Amino acid sequence: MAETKPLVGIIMGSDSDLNVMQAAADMLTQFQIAFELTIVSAHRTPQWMFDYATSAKSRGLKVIVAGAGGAAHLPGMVASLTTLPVIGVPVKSSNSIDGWDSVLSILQMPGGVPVATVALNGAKNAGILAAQIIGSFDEEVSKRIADYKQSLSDEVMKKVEKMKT
Ligand code: RP5
Repeated sequence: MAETKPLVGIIMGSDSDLNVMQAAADMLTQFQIAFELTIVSAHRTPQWMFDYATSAKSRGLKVIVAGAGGAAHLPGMVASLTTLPVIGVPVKSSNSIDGWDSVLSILQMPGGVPVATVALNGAKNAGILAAQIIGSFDEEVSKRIADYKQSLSDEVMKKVEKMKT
């Protein structure tokens, strides 16, 4: 996969977000989708954020997963700078007010600039959603996601059967 051009950009405001954001990377790895992962801070590296977001489409990315905590402006600002779909992951950072700061600052976007916001620390679902976006035009990826969903169902049904005995 190393030589394949990344289709998904996973970005985060700080390396302290990585333990949460790794789950998005893990899902993309599972679905065999090439991705890149880096730190982009809306507040500490605004020029880098601008350059990253404005070059993302021409570099071949199809979707961006952006995680941040606190005054989490990264997903919204990136969404304002690109036509690619942006999935926002509110990260519960250490000085967070229970994560509500992250959730609301990513969720409450003004009309016209959507960010698809997942749950607090919901990087796993962000990875799956990004894969589903790729799967909308890549049949192989779509099949892998279908298999994954079937495995979720099988797991529950196994428990249903077990409870009968
Ligand atoms: C945000 O501030 C980051 O996304 C992170 O969640 C939080 C704390 O960052 P550090 O001070 O740990 O770098 O910008």
